[in-house]
Amino acid sequence: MSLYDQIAEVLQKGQVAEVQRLVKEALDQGLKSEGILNEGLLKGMMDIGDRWKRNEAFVPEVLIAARAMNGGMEVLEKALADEDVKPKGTVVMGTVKGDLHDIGKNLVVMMMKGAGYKVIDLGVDIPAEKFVEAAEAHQADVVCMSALLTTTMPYIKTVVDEFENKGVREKYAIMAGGAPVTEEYVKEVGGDFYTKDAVSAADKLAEIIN
Ligand code: B1M
Repeated sequence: MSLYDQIAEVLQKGQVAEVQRLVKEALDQGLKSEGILNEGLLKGMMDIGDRWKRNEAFVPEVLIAARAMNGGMEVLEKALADEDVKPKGTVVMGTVKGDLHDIGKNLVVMMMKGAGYKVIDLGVDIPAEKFVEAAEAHQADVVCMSALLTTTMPYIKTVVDEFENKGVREKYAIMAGGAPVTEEYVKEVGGDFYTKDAVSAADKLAEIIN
């Protein structure tokens, strides 16, 4: 079994320490971070997601797999951070209020950090006021939001409106993404940018901040 397959397998069993050990081993063997992420960690996460959809796995199993995913990403993040150092700009990032999904957000954060940006990660379930406070406190260039549920997607508008209400909307570029989010939707609710995945989100920063 390849190292990628082993990572995907132990991730689904929720074995954090073993996932981290295998990710380290893969890095030591010279495997690329991108391959470890896509073929190993994400592959395992998608497999358990599919099993959940088919009622072959249950929420606690998805949760422990998610914890193992984040553990593996910590190791990868360190490796990516070592590759680049000078901050190119500041980003405030969070998953919107009511939404606890953080794997995609963490991936976006990791790619942005890896691309050389300072990222203030607010976490999950973040109310609109917190986005504004953090953007102001850290003099951010870009405010980023993640939403994974069709029920929390409308909160992107709440956050944009909060920036308007506080009179600071023009100071920041606002970008949003997440599985149910579309470019049309982000534009419709007054945001500036949509990107579909972590790599394109990090790439987009180079266009926004210059
Ligand atoms: Co949730 N969940 N979940 N869940 N969960 C989904 C999203 C769902 C599609 C599953 C399903 O039904 N098939 C479904 C949403 C349906 C919908 O709204 N249309 C769903 C549901 C319904 C729920 C609950 C309501 C279930 C319940 O309790 N009845 C509940 C809600 C809890 C809450 O948030 N309030 C819930 C709970 C959970 C867990 C806690 C068990 C767990 C989350 C653990 C965690 O995140 N720490 C979980 C998980 C793991 C999933 C699935 C299986 C995987 C999500 C994921 O991590 N994907 C998911 C089904 C699936 O996607 N197969 C599902 C991998 C990740 C890398 O992708 O997050 O899309 P993603 O991020 C991508 C892009 O979207 C993009 O880049 C990322 C990387 O490429 N992106 C951005 C994300 N943010 C971006 C921001 C950007 C740009 C790009 O710019 C700023």
